[in-house]
Amino acid sequence: MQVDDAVTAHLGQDVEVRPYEEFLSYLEDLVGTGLVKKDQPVLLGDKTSLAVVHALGEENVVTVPSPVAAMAAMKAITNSTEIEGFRQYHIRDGAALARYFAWLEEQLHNGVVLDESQRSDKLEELRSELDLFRGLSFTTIFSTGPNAAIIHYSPDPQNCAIIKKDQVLMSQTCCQYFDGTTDVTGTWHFGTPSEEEKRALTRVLQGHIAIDTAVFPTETTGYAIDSWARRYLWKDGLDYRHGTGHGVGHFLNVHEGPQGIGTRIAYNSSGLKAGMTMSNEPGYYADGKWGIRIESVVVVREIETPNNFGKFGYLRSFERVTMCPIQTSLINLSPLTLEEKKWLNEYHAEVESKVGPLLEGKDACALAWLKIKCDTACLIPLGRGSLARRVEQVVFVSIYVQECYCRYGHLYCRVFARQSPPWFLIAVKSRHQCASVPTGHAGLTD
Ligand SMILES: [Mn+2]
Repeated sequence: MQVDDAVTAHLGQDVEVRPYEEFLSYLEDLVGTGLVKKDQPVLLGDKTSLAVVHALGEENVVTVPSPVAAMAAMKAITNSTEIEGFRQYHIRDGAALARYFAWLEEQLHNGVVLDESQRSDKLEELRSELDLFRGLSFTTIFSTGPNAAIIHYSPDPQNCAIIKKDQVLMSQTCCQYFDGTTDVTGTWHFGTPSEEEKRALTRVLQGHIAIDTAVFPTETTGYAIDSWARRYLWKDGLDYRHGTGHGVGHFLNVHEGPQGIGTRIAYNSSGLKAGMTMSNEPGYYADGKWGIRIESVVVVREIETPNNFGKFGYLRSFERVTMCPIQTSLINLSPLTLEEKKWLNEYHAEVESKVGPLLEGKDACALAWLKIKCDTACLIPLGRGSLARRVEQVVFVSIYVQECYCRYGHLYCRVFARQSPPWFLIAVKSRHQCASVPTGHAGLTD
């Protein structure tokens, strides 16, 4: 029950709480007792259920657009200070996420037994150290294996699943800072994911990128662009049973409209405007097996376009502010276009450049974890004359070792290798011991 004793005491004698099932018959009684009549009508919002109108009698109601909704629409447009807050707290939150998942992955590789609820306590502890932290915006949800297939799953601390590194893990974590509200869902796998899991996550990622990179005229609704997030899943005969995005408040509710992306008809009556903040969270849930979601917070912003048909003014939806790596081992590269790979690499480069400095000198383990997670895994041009790729084994005569870090018995290096031109930037995983490869010029063979 959401109205607990404290709320009941606060409401006092003036508010009576009645069972939900009695709602319609109670309205009919109001008419019967003469409290509601034609010259003493009930004021209803324009989205009120027709059942309510019928219970009260059409002649006894007046329907008007809700003034509360009009104010909510104005509140939904954040100002430049709030938008900067969204950027800054997501960077701090990203550092806590990196510290947490680095710790978690280490625990799992060391065979430590953890259940779904133990994991979230540690994350709250790390976040509570951050500037301006004010608490969770809802209880952190970790769901593993079949539990991740339950969209509104909530682990019971007394009886919840043990995490296995060979299962999909979904983390939904939201908290409040004085400068904003987070809502981030990540999908992780610390072992070897199946082809089916990778295919689904890749389709979800494509939908996520499609929303992230969408360009549309101002006042386009989230209802109109919802299918952009689903079309890749549809190609594989898949879908998800929830909206693609909801409004996110600024140090307010984590679900805060009126804007949103989805097939709810309400989302077709609220056009997207610059300054609105919302989530982008397509997913896929394999009933009884596992679930996947990639969620970030985005800000609607203006963009210049070569033309301005009908003088609508075009917007680029969206600026992504969430700073959390996407697990590349869960991505199947072959369906991705060059543009999608580029998006992934640029996003990871941004996460590393913004979150990394907060970990330097503070948490070497988390920093190494972040660098690995943000390593380019895709064979795509990074810039002039360079390629990025991950290789299991390399043999190079001359390379410049930029930096090295050791995880799980493997050495990871970022090196610049001078082969026949041009230069290549390569993330190398080798069997060398960390200490044996100093930075600088080296002959690294494996
Ligand atoms: Mn959400």
